[in-house]
Amino acid sequence: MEHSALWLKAQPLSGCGIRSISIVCTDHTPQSSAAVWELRSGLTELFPKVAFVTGQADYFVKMKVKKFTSPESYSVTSDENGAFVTGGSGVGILYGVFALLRGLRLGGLGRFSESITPSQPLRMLDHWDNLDGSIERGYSGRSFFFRDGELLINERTVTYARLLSSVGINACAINNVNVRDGAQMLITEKFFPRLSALCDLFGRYGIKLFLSVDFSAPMSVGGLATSDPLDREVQAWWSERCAKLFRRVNGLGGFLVKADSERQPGPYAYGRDHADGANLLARAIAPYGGRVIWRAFVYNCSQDWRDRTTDRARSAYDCFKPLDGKFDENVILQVKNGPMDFQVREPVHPLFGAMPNTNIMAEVQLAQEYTGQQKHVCCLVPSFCAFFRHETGRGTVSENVCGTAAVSNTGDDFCWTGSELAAANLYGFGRLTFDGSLSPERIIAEWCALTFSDETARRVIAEILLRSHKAYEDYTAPLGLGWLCKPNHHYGPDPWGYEFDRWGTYNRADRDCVGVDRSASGTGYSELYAEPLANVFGSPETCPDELLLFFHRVPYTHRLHSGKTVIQHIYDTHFEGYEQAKRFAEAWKTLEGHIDEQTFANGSERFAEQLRSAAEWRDVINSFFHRLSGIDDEQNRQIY
Ligand code: GCV
Repeated sequence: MEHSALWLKAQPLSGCGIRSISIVCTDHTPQSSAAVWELRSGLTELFPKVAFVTGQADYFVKMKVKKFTSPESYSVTSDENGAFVTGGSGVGILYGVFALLRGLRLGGLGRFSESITPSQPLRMLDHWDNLDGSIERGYSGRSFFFRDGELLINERTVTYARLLSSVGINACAINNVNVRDGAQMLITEKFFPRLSALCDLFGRYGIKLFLSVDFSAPMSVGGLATSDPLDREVQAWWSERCAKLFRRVNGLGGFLVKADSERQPGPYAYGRDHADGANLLARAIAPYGGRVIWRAFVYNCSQDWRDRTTDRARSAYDCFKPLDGKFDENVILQVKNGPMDFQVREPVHPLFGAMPNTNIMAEVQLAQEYTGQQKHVCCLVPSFCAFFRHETGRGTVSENVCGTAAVSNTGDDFCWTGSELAAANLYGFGRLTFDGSLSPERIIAEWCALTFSDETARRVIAEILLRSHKAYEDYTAPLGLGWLCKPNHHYGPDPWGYEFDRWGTYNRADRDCVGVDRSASGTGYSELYAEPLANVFGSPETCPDELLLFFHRVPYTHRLHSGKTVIQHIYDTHFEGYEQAKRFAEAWKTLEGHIDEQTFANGSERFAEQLRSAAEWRDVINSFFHRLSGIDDEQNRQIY
């Protein structure tokens, strides 16, 4: 299927006098060859009329490997006459080339210099793609990795590797953590040749391939009677399987595992803990330099809503904190950004900073499961940035992680991300994890400039993107109160949809109060944080307004730091959020003729749906709280 090259698409530079270019690369690895290829085709697109020559030329690029602190580091200096790119290895050179091309696309020929060592060593995408071609929480068409049980490699796969590498992403898990395929699992021989080809392709672009595996594979694939991590037969089975897999699939990065989570099998079935489970796999893949990424998303998904003592927000901390120091060196614990599940607003997860003797990575979600499903514009880059810079009491989040994985938002749509504007999230995730010093404004401005040639379009779209998260939060779930969405598919409002269910996701709203008491007088969750956070979150007086109802149960008349009561805040934000969505839709209309027709149509359809849905959210949530509290809106606006 045809696909867009997104931010890599050709944009010839006008008015430059270059007629010949020379490229010299002294290093010969698959990655530096990819760098030469990228440079050659990138420069051909920028300067369509030039010839490539050796020796004397109007413009030259010289590339070589130098000593850097990391093999992924690079340095680029350029002016009108030429550029030098040095890197800590072929991969560093490749990143340097992408930086040079980005610099040329953004600023044309001129002085440009950049020296960077990636902020986070592991910058990963997790695909929730199933082998049948469907995508769990996918809003951009079907999988481009799988169709009808087959692994695909085609032109699109190549473009994908180039797109990821151009923003510094260096790892990718290609299949869903909910492994449903039983004996068809990717670790079986049938897939080895294709996996190996994919590993080579990704490897050329500095990307390690990871596979999600089923913890019970010794039974589902191997036919054993148990998957007990301490059973010798089970250990031997994993060792043999990994020997076969890693020998045939050279360069494989390792496994991603969801265990004892939402009914996935895990070590609990055998009375073992998660360190036993993770180390079982870690030991089987250690001889091949593989790593096990073990998810911390473990909670009781069969809770009784009447039980006010069990708190889902606590569960990962309670489960994993006691295991600090017990995981093997090649295990990384993958922790979601917040303690629940990618809601529009959550506090930072209390495990960040709490396990100094364990490799920890963060997990965020580009797929907009709870943030408008790529029908609503919701730019996540500012919230990712705030998350990485958030203090944990023991340093910032980024100082406490060895990397971050993002649940991918791509599929086989022409524009990859369903909404063309959602590609900004993919771009921004890569740029931010590579260079943590970048501001969201700079990243968005870059993406707009690389994507749209028209100045008005760049300005209008950047403004929409930067305001979009607040608008979405305003018309959906206020003050940290998550889970007001419809159950299962998670689109649209249903404030009681999850209230009497088993998922541990309650708002506890009644006629007097709303919110969950997670302070010392409630579930004690706020006490899991290091100071000063425990203190700040622990009292309604000091808790930030935006998280008040996550941590506290308060009367509707409780006054926020903003001076408004909780109920008035709910009404105001819902009316204002809708108005903002309306302004977005109107601003988009002004772009007709400034952007191509396909992009315009793609946005028009989505902004119309966003507006319809925002009105639905506004009216359902306002009516819900009005009926419960009996308190009128001070401004007497329409509530149903
Ligand atoms: C892959 C949420 C989503 C599930 C997802 C799960 C997870 O519960 O709704 O679709 O499963 O998170 O992160 O494992």
